[in-house]
Amino acid sequence: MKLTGFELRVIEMPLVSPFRTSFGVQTVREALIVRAVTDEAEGWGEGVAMSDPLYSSEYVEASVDVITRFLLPALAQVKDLDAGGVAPALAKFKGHRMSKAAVELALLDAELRATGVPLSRELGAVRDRVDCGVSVGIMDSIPQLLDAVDGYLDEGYVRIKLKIEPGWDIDPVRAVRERFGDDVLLQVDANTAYHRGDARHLAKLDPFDLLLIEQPLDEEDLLGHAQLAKAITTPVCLDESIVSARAAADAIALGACSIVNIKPGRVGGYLEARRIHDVCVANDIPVWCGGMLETGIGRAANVALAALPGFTLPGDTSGSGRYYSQDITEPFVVEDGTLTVPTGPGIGVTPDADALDAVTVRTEWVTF
Ligand code: OSB
Ligand code: MG
Repeated sequence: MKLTGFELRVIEMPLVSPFRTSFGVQTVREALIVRAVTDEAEGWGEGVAMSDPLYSSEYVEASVDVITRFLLPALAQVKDLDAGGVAPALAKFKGHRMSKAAVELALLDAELRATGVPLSRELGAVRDRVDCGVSVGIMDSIPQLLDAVDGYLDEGYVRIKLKIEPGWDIDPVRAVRERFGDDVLLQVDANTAYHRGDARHLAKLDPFDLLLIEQPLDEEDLLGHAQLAKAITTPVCLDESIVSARAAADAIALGACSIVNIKPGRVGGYLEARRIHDVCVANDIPVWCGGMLETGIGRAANVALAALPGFTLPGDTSGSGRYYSQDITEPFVVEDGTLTVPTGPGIGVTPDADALDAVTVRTEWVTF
């Protein structure tokens, strides 16, 4: 396979409703779409960096910059480059994992399409449908939250995740438990909004039988998470802290988490994401697939990953309609609380050219 070049598009997709987390409110998803063009097939990737460096240090404009200035020029020097060679060739550049992941996925998709292999099969999937959870943002009031949760349960979502922050934690959890009962699979995500001294406060979540609390403390505070895990009964799950298979192994060894959220973008790609899955399975640590408000491109790949055997908890793999009134691929629709794993070659979906053009705000082309 011979690479012709890469197209980078910055897109802007309006969200169906504002999404508020402890780090900010989003009304539009700005994202990066990468197209790898080769003599045999085209492949698609999605960068999950957000507009501002609030979830992690990465952001969309930095992603475009580092990909065009450093990552693609380095890859252009590699003889017989394949997807497996992307991470080693880019290892000398520190960080920028979301950017690396987007490029790797585009090339991996092109390769798999050229050989007719679905991404799910390539990764080792064992299921053809995956259970879907939904991430529910911080709201202005408890009645508004209960309405939102009610709507998602009606749509069939099998797990609810509430975003929390100081001032929006115990009461919303109690209200959801009182209204919808103890059988609803319920978990919370703090996106690093708490501190080590908040252990006694977070222990007030213990009676609500939550599946997990996701990333209560700072990304770099593994020791704090290990101490918190001893002070509360709710299982601690890490998201932001898990930037690599090594970070996952370290966090597990330290007792900083008993569950891991795997996001391929955050860890530098689907191949590293699979290694994290393997590390967790070897340690009896359940994993689930996180989300970054992906379009159908990233969603297709996430659903393929979530079909691996260690993904025993429902993921933030919601239907397209939870985010966008119009996706850029065929929409993912939740049926019986599940999404179907695409079966076509590569990621198994292709963006609609007009839909993609309609949301594109900037395009760059890099010739190989
Ligand atoms: O922390 O899991 C997170 C969205 C953007 C950034 C970080 C997170 C999230 C979500 C939504 O919780 C996940 C999704 O539905 O895509
Ligand atoms: Mg999270």
